[in-house]
Amino acid sequence: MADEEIVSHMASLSPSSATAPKLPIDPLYTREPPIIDDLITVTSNAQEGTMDSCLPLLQAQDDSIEYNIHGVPHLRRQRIINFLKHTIGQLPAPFVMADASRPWSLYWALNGMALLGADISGYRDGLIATAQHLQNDSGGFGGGFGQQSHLATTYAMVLALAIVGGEEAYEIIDRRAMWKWLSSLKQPDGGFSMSLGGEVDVRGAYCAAVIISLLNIPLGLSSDSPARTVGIEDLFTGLEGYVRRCQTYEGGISGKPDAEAHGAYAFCALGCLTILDAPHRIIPRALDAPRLISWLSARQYAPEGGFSGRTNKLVDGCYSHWVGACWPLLQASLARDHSSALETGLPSGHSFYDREGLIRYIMSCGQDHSSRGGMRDKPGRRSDAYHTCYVLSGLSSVQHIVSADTSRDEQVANITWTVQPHMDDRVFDEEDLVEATDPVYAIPQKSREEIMEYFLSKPGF
Ligand code: FPP
Ligand code: K
Repeated sequence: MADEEIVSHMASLSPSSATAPKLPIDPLYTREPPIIDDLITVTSNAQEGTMDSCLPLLQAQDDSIEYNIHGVPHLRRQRIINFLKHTIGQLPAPFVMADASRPWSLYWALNGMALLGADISGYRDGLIATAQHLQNDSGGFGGGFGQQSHLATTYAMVLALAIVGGEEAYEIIDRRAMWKWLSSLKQPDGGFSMSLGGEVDVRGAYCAAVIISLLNIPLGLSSDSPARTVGIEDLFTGLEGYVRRCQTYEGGISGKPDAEAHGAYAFCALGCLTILDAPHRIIPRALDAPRLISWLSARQYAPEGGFSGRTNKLVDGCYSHWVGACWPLLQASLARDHSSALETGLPSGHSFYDREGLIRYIMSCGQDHSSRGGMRDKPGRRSDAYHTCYVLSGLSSVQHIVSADTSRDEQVANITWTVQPHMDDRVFDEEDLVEATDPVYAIPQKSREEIMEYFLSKPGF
């Protein structure tokens, strides 16, 4: 058979699909980029392989997938909820490796379910009991029973408790011990170590700022804090300077000063800074914002539409959150005065990144379309709780417009973020809209407001 005959034969075999897109898809998302460097390397091969695995999904060619009129697959909501339920049920033996990350599993699953609008109240009692066992008398939460407290697992546990919500969940947290422990992690360079004697990095800066502000922890350092040796008196002193030193020559943010810029650390840096002060003041003061914007812009790829974490690496669904959540914070930093971030001089509805591309990546490539359900890094990878949480979190931020009301910004925890569904020019259907996530705390907005309101009424211990 001649080539043309094979093609027409194959075309006659393919079933006429009822879900074929009705509107043409912009070739930006369906074709190879117009310019491809002809130098072949391990990196260029990996990039080509990723593009090849994404293209059929982006072209809306898979007849087993239900697409909307824009050629975007629907969100398989119930299947994702079921997947997440499994991840916090009885797990098979190999998961013993995850024993030091129990709070993370709980946060990922509960946050994902909450963003999908599932009823999670049935998990409250179990979560509280687990939290009680993971909390150490010396402050903070370990990753597993009997394990040392760690800032990352403490962050995840506090967020999980905030998501289930309610006084009983909040009151499990020993805030006085937490204050003592955080004081002991505060370093003379302004940063925080992840655990006693552990590494100091920008995750620590962000996790500590989240915990302190959500729980309204008094800022004065305990007398035995290592930071007191250089005259630092409170938990937040020197933190802005620490974050500033993490910006690299590329314009992105590294885990610690003089390392490689990565999107997850850019989020930690911006999240930490916007807790310390209003974005329009602190971001331009602490960072070279134009160079950060330039580096972040380079994280979105075409035709994939998703974000990579660093230069010359591949798109990954989880960066829909780590990189995606940087955008509203940066956009808020452009506010000209103390009034509103909407007054940025930009046309209303302007976005710094391509929302359509990210939605296409998330729905087409970030979903596991098999009966397994859940969200994933990229086509060919298995879904897991981590990716499900962060892909959904990214989906929420791309589906909403966030603006900061910086008019009441005299103190920490006094910035209000307004989050509204972004319904113009959208390529997702209303039934696929997820709950609003908080741009800084990465939990549903309502949960963040409730826990802050609770602890703001409790100054001191
Ligand atoms: C590289 O992984 C990843 C990193 C260098 C940073 C990862 C950090 C986080 C995801 C979150 C930190 C934040 C908190 C709040 C704890 P890789 O080489 O597998 O991926 P890549 O190729 O995409 O860079
Ligand atoms: K990765």
